[in-house]
Amino acid sequence: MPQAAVGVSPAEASAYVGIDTLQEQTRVRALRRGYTFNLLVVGRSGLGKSTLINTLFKSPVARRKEGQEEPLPSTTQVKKVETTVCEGGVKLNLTITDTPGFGDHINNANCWEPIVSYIEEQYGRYLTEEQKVYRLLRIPDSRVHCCLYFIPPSGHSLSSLDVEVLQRLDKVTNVVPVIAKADTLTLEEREAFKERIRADLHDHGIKSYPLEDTAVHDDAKMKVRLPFAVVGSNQWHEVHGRKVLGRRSTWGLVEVENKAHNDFACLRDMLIRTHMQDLIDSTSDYHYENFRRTKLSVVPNGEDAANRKEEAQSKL
Ligand SMILES: Nc1nc2c(ncn2[C@@H]2O[C@H](COP(=O)(O)OP(=O)(O)OP(=O)(O)O)[C@@H](O)[C@H]2O)c(=O)[nH]1
Ligand SMILES: [Mg+2]
Repeated sequence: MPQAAVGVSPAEASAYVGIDTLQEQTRVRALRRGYTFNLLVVGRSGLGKSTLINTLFKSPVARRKEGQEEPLPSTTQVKKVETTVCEGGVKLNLTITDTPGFGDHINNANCWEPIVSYIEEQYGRYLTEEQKVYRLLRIPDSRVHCCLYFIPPSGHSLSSLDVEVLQRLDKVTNVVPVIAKADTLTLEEREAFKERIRADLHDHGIKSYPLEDTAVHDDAKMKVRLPFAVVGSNQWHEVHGRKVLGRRSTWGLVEVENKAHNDFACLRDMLIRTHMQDLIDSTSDYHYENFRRTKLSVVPNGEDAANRKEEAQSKL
């Protein structure tokens, strides 16, 4: 027998159905199932993509053992780093996929192709599994929920290569542009650069995440800091007896986690605390659905199923 909500009159209590317990039921189901979140990092060579992944894994997302580390080699192939994080009984399967940087060649045409193929391959796997007669109750989800796109800290504007890659990526996944190596720009330069990038994204019709019309809580406060200007580091430093990740130079220390120094913590908050569920849902409901519809509407001999349906209907 469901329990009537506290503070309701006897008349209301007799009419109480218990729909409000759905929230608790959903919570229990989510606890049991856990969450899967897949992040992809993309951008030109040497912008700190691999370093930022390490930073995320060292920061409270998934703290690993401390220690000074060797410099990272340049990434030459797609590499996945997986971990399971448990907090307050909630299990998160987190996968971050690192990709080799591009833009080093004289001809960078089609440099986005391997990345778009990788994203579509994950949709394809999911679709194949979904279409099986005897399918898994819970299909393993390797679909990319969010793509972090690293913008060089040029301080000018988006380059034509960045525009071209972003225009391809926003069609297939949620893209969050970030300004790399933010410690190389002054605070004024950062703000001006952010404004310029926001205008460039708008002018080129690039739909970066979160979209203009999404209203996930705390959006307004977060949106003024977009695109996030981030700093990554492998090195621990001691500040007033605390160990912090940061980058030390002769004039001082840039703390990775300090929101006054850069937006790394804001980015992490958005990815984990405020927008993770929305990123997962929009991948499934929008990007995957687009892929699925395109795949299924083309029959093997190249004829479009939608046209055939229209033809059939017109004959009726
Ligand atoms: N100033 C500064 N340097 C950084 C930052 N993050 C990384 N670096 C340095 O930039 C260099 C390249 O870093 P990686 O993380 O290997 O860059 P990447 O984007 O993975 O490079 P590829 O794998 O070649 O595409 C290293 O020397 C890092 O120490 C940052 O936030 N600020
Ligand atoms: Mg790398």
